[in-house]
Amino acid sequence: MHVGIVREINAGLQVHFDDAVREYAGRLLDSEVVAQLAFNIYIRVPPAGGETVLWRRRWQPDDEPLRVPGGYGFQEAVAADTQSLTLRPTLGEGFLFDPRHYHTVRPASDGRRISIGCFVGLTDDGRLALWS
Ligand SMILES: O=C(O)CCC(=O)C(=O)O
Ligand SMILES: [Fe+2]
Repeated sequence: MHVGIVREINAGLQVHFDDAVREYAGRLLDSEVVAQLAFNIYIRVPPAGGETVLWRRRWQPDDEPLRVPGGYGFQEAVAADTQSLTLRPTLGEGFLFDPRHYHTVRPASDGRRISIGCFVGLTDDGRLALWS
């Protein structure tokens, strides 16, 4: 699988989760993916904005009515009243988190927000699998 993606996320993202096991039907790898992480290193950061927000909540079936029509994410109300972490990346910093938890990126007020990232999966035979 391809590993490593450069992303410029200046306008922010919808609140979403990433779960390769849920998003790809069938077996993704020869072994089961039992844990997933997202890893991003920030190689250009805006002077203001661009925070990553991570909520202590994973998708539940009752969340479906809060999907953004035609979008890939959810209305922020999906994570209301849930503990959250807001990280404002600094240049060269890396952030490793469980992307099955709801997360978003706030818009940068000006400037560019560029990261290099990949997803890391732990398989049930004890290996790390990387993809983007
Ligand atoms: O750029 C970030 O901080 C997070 C982007 C994102 O949604 C992800 O890596 O899954
Ligand atoms: Fe994500």
